[in-house]
Amino acid sequence: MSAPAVFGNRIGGASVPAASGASFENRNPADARDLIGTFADSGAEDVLRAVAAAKAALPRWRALPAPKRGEILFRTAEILVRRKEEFAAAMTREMGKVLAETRGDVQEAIDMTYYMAGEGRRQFGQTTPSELARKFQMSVRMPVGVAGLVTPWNFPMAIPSWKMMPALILGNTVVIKPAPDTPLSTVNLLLALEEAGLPPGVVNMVTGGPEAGAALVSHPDVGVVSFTGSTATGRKVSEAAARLFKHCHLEMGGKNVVMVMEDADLDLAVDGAVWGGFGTSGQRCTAASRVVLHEAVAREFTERFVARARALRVGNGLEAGIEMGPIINAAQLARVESYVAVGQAEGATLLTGGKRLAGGTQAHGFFHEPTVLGDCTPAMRVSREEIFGPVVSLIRVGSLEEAIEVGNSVEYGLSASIYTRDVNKAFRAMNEMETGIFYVNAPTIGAETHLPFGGAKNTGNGHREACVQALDVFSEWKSIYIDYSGALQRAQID
Ligand code: UN1
Repeated sequence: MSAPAVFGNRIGGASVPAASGASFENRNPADARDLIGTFADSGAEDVLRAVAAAKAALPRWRALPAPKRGEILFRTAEILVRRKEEFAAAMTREMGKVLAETRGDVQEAIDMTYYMAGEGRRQFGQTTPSELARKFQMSVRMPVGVAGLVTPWNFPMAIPSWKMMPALILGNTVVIKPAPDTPLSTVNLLLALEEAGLPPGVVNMVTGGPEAGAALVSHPDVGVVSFTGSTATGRKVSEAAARLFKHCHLEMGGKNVVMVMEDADLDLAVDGAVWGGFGTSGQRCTAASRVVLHEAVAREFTERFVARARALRVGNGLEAGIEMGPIINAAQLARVESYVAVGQAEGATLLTGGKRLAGGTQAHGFFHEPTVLGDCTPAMRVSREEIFGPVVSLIRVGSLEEAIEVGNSVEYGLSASIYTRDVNKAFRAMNEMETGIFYVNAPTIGAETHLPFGGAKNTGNGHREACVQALDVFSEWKSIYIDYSGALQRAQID
């Protein structure tokens, strides 16, 4: 364990303590004795300074040609590649998920950074004929201004990159407030950007809790807000942004479903449900927290799935052989436990798991057993509400139609998947599921950076991250008409 460090906010290229002098601790969720560092506990005053720095950096950054901005992003990606192992280990220490997954998280940031570096030479608009002679017209993107980013702890480098890289390539400047559980990975992302030559003030970071977040999303000089987190907080962000007509992108809850049909390859479906349900300890927006089973395969699937869940090795994600890490913090662990109790009180059967793990090396961390709840009905809270932990609810159905109906019966619409060998069933489900992401013969997790990411219904507010769609969040369109006739030409009149 390396010595704890002291981290300030990053404002105008300098490390600055909180105006109040306050700080908070970042501890390892696998072993809370391990203090990673202290971080500035920011308030409204710190946000004012950070937004002022971002605003001051804006004219020069947006004047830099986009391909040049792209070169900085490209170099950033190269640095992330070089430091991947170091940043992944730091991330496991602060977030808990196993090394293979934190490597994946850094890789997702690398992918997004390369992708958006390429957008430095694209950002395509339209050219189109005019209805008038000797008149030329085209559309171009322009930056919104200062982007305020509020990011979660479950993908501590990937999600900041999803928001930051499109914002930057378009010429916006940034203030980011990472989740207080995982600020170090944002610090590391900023290190890479700065080493790559990002000018001071273009990306600023304030660390802290809800006070800093609220100040950021309601600041009048922040033109675009992008938030990933809970639906309850998302609603507040949306309301604050709406008052000032800001662009607002929200990515919120999920209650994703794996549907296992009677003709499924059960080995594949069990593998997928284990990875989708217990990967990242179930702490993904895309986690497979419901498995809908056709009654013809329900018994066999359940037996195999429960055996696999029971056999998962839970522990410190830095140790070899560990398959599932801790829960992020004590509050989240208590929430997971309470849902297990709620499920049983509602009539679900606890098939395995259900308890926190506190023996041996797990004594100082926030560990919970992989948990499977059987005999769930669609109406139960454990079948409808996002738990964000290693708890999977099993629901039996009699047909594809019923699977789709149950799958769609929740308020969220992020990700869904079907296991079947029947192309007709696969296409019907693909067409009818009300989700932004859909998989065939794969679990609900594993989105790549070059397709749009986001959800329907109460998961989102109509926007998408990643791919070119992310550019829409962080830009305004400008339509340009150039009349070279030398005469007044009147559209719709002449
Ligand atoms: C999230 O859970 O918030 O598709 C993001 C996936 C990952 C991203 C998850 N690529 O599961």
